[in-house]
This record gives sequence, C-alpha cells and structure tokens, in this order.
Amino acid sequence: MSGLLLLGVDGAGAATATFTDAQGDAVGGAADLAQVVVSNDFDGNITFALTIPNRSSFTSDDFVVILLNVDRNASTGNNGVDYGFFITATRADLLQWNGTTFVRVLAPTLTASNNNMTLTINRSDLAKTTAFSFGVASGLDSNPAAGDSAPDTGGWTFDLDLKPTLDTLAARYSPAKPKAGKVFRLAGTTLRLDDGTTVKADSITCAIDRGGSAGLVWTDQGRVLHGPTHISYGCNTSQQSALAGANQRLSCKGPAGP
Ligand SMILES: [Ca+2]
Ligand SMILES: [Ca+2]
Repeated sequence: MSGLLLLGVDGAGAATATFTDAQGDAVGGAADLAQVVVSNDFDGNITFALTIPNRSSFTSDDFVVILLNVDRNASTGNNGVDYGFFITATRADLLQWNGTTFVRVLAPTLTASNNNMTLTINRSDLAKTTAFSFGVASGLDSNPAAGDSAPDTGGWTFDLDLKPTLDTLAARYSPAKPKAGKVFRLAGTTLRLDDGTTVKADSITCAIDRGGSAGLVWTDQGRVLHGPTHISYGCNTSQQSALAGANQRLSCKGPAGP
C-alpha cells in the first residue's frame, strides 16, 4: 500500500581538461613535461596522463612529482599542498603532508600505467576532493639543478564533474491529501542536490497502490481516485539507476469504493 513517485535527474558529463607546458624547456636533461590531461569519471576516478616528448619511459635517474592542493585551501598542507605523487621508473606512490613532512600513505585505488606516465586514483584517497589545484615537476637524482616545472609558475585547477547526489526531495500535492471523488494532483517538486543546487526532475512517474485491490497507475495528468479504503503515498527519487529514500509519506482514509 504505497505510492511511488519516481523522478529522474540528468547527470552532467564527466570532465576532461588538457594543460600544456612548453616543450624543450627542461633543464639538464630532465623529463620534459609538455602536457597533462586530467579527467574524471562519475565514480570519482581521476586520471593524470603525462606527455613527455623526450622520454618513452623513465630512466633510473628520473623522478616526477605531482603536487595537489585537494581542498584549494592555502592554509592546509605545505603551502597548500596536501598530497603528492612521487613517480619513478619503477613505482608511483602517494605522499601526504602530515604537518611536518610528506609521508608515503596507502592509496588502495592508485594505479599506474603507460610506464608510470598515467596515474589513476579515486578521490576517496584524496580527501574526497571535488576540485583541486596542482603542479607537476620533474628532476634527476644525479643533478639537483635538472628539472622542468609545469606550469612554469603557479598551478592549474581541475574541477571534478561528479554524479549528483540527491539531498532532499519535496513534493507538493493538490489537494494536500487524497480525497475520495477528487482529482489528486502532483502540484510540483523540488529536488536539492548535495552541492546545494536545486534542479528540476527530468521525468516524473507516479504510482499508487491501493491496498489489496488492483493497483492504480497514476501520472501527473491527474486522475479521479475511486474511494479506496486506504491510501498511503510518498515519494522516492531516481537518478540514473539509484534510488534515494522517501522523505514524505502520509496516509489518509477515505470511504469504501463504488
Ligand atoms: Ca616542458
Ligand atoms: Ca590545501
């Protein structure tokens, strides 16, 4: 004996951004950073793909660091830098600023490919970042003067595009409760997402199940309810395949049906 109101929410597309640095500006034969493509998917997996024209793979002398200000807050981390990737020919590690120094931390979702020039990590390992600023630097173990910085000064910013999560749903009915012999309409809905934005449902489906008797499928066109003995109704929401919990559930009693 429940009514369902299903609302779909359009998700935005996942994000990709390309950042470039000059070619040929690496000092002392270090890896020459030329391009970083950053992307993320709806599940929060972030990929950094480095293009390094003077390397098909890293030498044993090479290292690359990617510094991340995951909260874009300069007062947290080391000069704002909360995490860093330390990449060599043989491994890619995640480091975290512990207030004193950078320490290697477990990053269960971190994977490296393309000779460690492509890293993927879920934002769950980066303090659930939704937007971060970052910079990349290369160097050589054998020569402290060797290196390349990308960008040359400052940092780049990447905003993740994430699947919206429903925070609240408010539905208004007219009349406020079903009444025997009266058209019962959905007067409007308000969906609020976890980022604080309010969106419109891109589809609405309603169903009322009259306890025990044949179910009455009902749409927002409105329809006369023929006096069920009991109706309960409420709202669920649907976005992509996910269902959020009902936040409105009322019931009323009417006279016996005809
Ligand atoms: Ca460069
Ligand atoms: Ca920070």
